[in-house]
Amino acid sequence: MRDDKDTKNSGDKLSRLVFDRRRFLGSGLLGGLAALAGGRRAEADGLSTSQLVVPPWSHRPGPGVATRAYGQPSPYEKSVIRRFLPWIRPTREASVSFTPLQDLHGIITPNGLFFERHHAGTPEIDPQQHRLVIHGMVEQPLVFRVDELMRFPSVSRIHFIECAGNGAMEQHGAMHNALQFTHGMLSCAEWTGVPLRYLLREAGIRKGARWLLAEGADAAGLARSFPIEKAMDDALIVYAQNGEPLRPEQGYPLRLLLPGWEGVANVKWLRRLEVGDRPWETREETATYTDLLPSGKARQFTFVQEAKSVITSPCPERPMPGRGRFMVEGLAWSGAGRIKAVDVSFDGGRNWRSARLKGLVLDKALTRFEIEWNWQGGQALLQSRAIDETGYVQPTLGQLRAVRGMNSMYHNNAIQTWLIHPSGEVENVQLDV
Ligand SMILES: Nc1nc2c(c(=O)[nH]1)N[C@H]1C(S)=C(S)[C@@H](COP(=O)(O)O)O[C@H]1N2
Ligand SMILES: [Mo]
Repeated sequence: MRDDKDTKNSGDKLSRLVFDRRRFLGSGLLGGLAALAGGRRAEADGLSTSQLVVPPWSHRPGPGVATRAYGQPSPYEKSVIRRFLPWIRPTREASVSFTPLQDLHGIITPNGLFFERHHAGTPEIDPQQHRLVIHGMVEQPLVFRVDELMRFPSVSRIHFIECAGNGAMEQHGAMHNALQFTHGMLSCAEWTGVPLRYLLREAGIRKGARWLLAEGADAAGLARSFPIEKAMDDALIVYAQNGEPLRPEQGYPLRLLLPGWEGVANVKWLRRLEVGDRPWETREETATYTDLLPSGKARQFTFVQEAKSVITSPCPERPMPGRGRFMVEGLAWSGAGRIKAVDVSFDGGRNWRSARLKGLVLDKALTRFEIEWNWQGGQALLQSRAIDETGYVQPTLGQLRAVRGMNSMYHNNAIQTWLIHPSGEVENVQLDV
């Protein structure tokens, strides 16, 4: 699954470079006069428009349909794949694969490229034998088969999922020279399923109930507690992803979706929901997925993935194609609601311009932005900053560290900096602000 580029990208240096912004700004590296880089002229390819060559594939019909019962991407797109970090050896006990954000367009992650994070591999579940149990502080415990759940009114919603550990390895210095590894534990799909509140109304919640426990049917028996308010708000029991049944890697046949909340709370292969009056203090909410603060106390239940953004083009895997006009593009998202605005800086955060939000701008979904840049071959420090509808502004790394200290690992939503070299290469760096 990995190609040789990964070896180069998986920097082994713990701290690549702490860049001194003042030194950079003082040297006046930006600017220069506008030059135009238009489309290539036909003559450059040895063609005149009256002599269009008929390529080999236009001479005879291609294969018919029988060879493709389930469609696959063009063989020329072989590098558009999920990747592992070579030094986090995937095992059945713990594995993660990253979405190639640098290769994608729009806001939807194709199912075969959705990032994966498994605590005990992917179980192969027979949907006929799978059951979802709702019990605990309810009037009537219920058991559902998958086909029974599908008889309920359903909704389809576009939401991202981001692992709380996305960018965790970047908290102490620029580590990976690849967008896929700095931000690729992030994907977005259209999910179809039943609002959880419909099922809880069927079961009847008893007085005093405050929390739910969700448990997966994988060998990890991964379990997380979450407050009843979320269950009654936008929580879904999903069975479909981008129009087809959930992929096994995403929790087939049933998954809990808690829109905008840290990845681990979105329990896959969901088999049990227990209603109670307090959290269960499971492994995944005590030993892991907590934020160790400077006071020495660990904060639990940081559910919401706060506003974040990243420039996806250019990025280390997508260097500048040459001087001239270029559309800088990126993704922004917030677990607290819609993206209101995205600002882009070309000088490491001193000046900001507002980017255009492109296409759909949805609640707790990836949102694409773009801004035109006329690059004259100078060094530059590209950053993006997301602002969501609550008014929350994505912090700099310095601001995040001021609150979290240096022991915090999860929930890194800091502004990302890409250093553009005059060669057009793009490097992951961190500013000391
Ligand atoms: N049952 C179960 N649910 C799980 C996990 C798991 O290992 N087992 N991993 C969690 C974590 S840590 C994350 S980030 C998301 C990842 O979802 P994905 O693999 O669909 O991207 O699923 C969560 N739900
Ligand atoms: Mo995660």
